[in-house]
Amino acid sequence: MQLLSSPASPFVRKCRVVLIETGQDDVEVRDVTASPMGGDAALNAANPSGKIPVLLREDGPALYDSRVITRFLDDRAGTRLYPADRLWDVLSLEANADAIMEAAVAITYEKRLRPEALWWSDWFEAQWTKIARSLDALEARSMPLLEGPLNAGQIAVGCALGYLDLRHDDRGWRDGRDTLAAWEARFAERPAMVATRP
Ligand SMILES: N[C@@H](CCC(=O)N[C@@H](CS)C(=O)NCC(=O)O)C(=O)O
Repeated sequence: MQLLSSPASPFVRKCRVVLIETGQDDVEVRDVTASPMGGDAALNAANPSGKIPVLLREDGPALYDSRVITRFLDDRAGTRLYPADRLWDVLSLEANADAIMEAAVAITYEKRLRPEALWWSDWFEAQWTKIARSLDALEARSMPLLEGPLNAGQIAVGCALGYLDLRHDDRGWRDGRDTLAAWEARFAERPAMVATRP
């Protein structure tokens, strides 16, 4: 199997961390170009949205998006990153993290692809408001699930926060969120997080 990838993508990183955490070393990670303005033909052929990650399988159709792939990989390994007794909580935590990634990636693309003279600061701030609200929700409500046994939601949150450090460090996401910041510092030291740090 091949995972269509790009080193800085937080969505891809979720899948790579799951691969390591579940001990699956038989998946080749293959870098491709993905962009809202058009990416690799091979990527577009595998995923009509043109987005990474995509998991190419020999024995079935390509899988996308990251939530589908992480769940597939967990099922394949027989691990419990989506434990049945906390399934809806874990999925909601992952959705919360993915929402942070979506808004953060959207800001990155706008700044990279749109001419600076056309930047719309209100739109950037609206995206950041989504991120800030999501971070506050994590700090207020999600710490018990973040502190418990490893689950897919934790991995997604770790990757979302790592992406904020990579691309939006100037926003200071840790300010006023000491508990989440302390959790991130510990989680970032997991070997799978260190091995996939962009
Ligand atoms: N919901 C998707 C989002 C994936 C996504 O947005 N990936 C970005 C890279 S970080 C991408 O491929 N962008 C290219 C595009 O928007 O066309 C998932 O969870 O896999």
